[in-house]
Amino acid sequence: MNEKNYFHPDIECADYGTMRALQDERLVWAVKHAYDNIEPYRAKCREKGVEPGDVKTVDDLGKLPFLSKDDLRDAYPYGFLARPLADCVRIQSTSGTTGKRVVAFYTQHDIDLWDACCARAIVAAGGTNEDVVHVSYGYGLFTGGPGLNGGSHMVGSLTLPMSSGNTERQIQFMTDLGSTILCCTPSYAAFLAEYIHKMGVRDGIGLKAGIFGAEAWSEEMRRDIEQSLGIKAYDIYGLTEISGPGVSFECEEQTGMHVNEDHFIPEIIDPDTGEVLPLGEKGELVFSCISKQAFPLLRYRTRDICILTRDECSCGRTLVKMRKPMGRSDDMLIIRGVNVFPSQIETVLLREGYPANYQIIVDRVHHTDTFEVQVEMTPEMFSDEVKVVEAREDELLGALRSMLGISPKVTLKNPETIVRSEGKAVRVVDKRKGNTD
Ligand code: DLL
Repeated sequence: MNEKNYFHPDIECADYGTMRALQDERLVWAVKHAYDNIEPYRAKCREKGVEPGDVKTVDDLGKLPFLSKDDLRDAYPYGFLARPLADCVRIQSTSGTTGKRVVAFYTQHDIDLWDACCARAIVAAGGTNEDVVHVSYGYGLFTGGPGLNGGSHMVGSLTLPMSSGNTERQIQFMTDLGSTILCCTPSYAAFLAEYIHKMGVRDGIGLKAGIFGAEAWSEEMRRDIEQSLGIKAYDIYGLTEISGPGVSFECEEQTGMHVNEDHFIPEIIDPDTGEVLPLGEKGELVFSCISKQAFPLLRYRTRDICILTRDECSCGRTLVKMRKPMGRSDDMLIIRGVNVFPSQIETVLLREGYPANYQIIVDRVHHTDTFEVQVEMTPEMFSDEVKVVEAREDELLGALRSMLGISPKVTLKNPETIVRSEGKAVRVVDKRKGNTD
C-alpha cells in the first residue's frame, strides 16, 4: 500500500494519541457550540445536570445525554439547527416513510467535510482521478447521490450522476463511458448484475470496484456481486442525521468499516440500559459529531446493532472499525416470541445458493403470528415438477429452522417474480403493524 491509497494519510493513519488529542479539542468545542445554540439540547443537558465545562476530554462523553430520532422529530424542522439559516447551503432528509421526516442542515464547511469523508471511501476503494465514478444512489433529499457525487469530485474522478432507475440506460452509459467504480445500494448492484448478464453485455463492462451501502447486506451477497460483476465490493455506512454516507468506509481488507473518527466519535451502548460497552461487544451504535456547524448532534442513538474493534489493519489505517451492522434494533422481528433478524435469513438463503431476491412476510391470524419466506429460484433450480420444488422447500426450511429456532413457511417463486429495488430493498412486509389483534 502506498500513500496514493489514502485521501488524508495524516488523519487516516494517525497514532492513537494524536487522534485522541484532536478529538478532545473538537469535542470541547462541539459541546459548547451545541449547548449555546440548540435550545432543546441545552434543556436536555440541564435535565441531566451537565454543563459544557464538565466535558474536557473524550472520557467525559458519558456525562452527556443521549439524543434520539424522537428528539429530532419533536423539534422539527429547525429546533436542532445550530447556525443561522443564512449560513446554511443545503438540506437533506431521511428516507423514513413513517412519521415526520428528519431534516438535516449543512453549511459549506459541513458539505466540505462530508465530501472529504466520501473521498476517503472512494480512494480506499482504489479510486483516483483516472476513474469514472458511476453514482446510482438516488439524488435529491436522500444523501446517497449527493454524498458520493461530492466525494468523487474531491478525488477528481469523472463523475456520472446517474441517480437510480432506468436500468438499461445505466448499463448503456456504463459500457459507453467506461465506468470503473459503481456506487449504489447492494440490492440495486445485484439487480444491475442480473440485468447485465441477461443483456449479454458482461464483456463490455469495465468496472473494478463497487461502493455499496445504505442497507444491511451479508457477506454472501458481497461474494455474489463480486463474482457476477468481476469487481471488489466495498461497504460504506452513514446516516442522514450524522451527515450521510462516509461516516465509515471499508478498505481492501474488507473486515469492517473505518470510522472517520476525526469527525464522528462512535460508542457502543447496551440498548436497554444505555451503559457504554467495551470494544468487541455487540450493542447499539451511537455517534457524536465533533466538527459540524449546522447540525452537530452529540451521542445520537442510531438504532444500528454493531461491534467496534481497534485491531491492527493491514491497510495501515488506524481509524477505529465498525463491523457490518447486523440490522437495526427496530428491524428485529419478534415472531411467536422469537427474535429474528432479516440478515440471518439472507445469510441462509445465499449460503444455500438462492439469489438475494426474497421477501419476509409476517402477519397475525387468529392471535397467532404467521411467518413466510418467499425466495426466487435461480433459472438452474427452476423446475415445473411440484415434487422437485417441494423437496427444495423442505431442505431450505431445515436450514432456516436451524438458524432461527422457528419454522417459517417457505415458498419458492419462479425466477424474476419478486419485485426488484432501485434504492433500499423492501425485505420485510409486516402486516401486523396497525393490527391491534
Ligand atoms: O442510508 C446514508 C447512506 C447512503 C449510507 C449511501 C451509505 C450509502 P439514511 O437514509 O438516513 O442514510 O439511512 C441510515 O441506513 O442507520 C442504517 O440502518 C442503514 N445503513 C446505512 N448504511 C448501511 C450499511 C443512508 N453499510 C440507515 N450497512 C442507517 C447496513 C446501513 N446498514
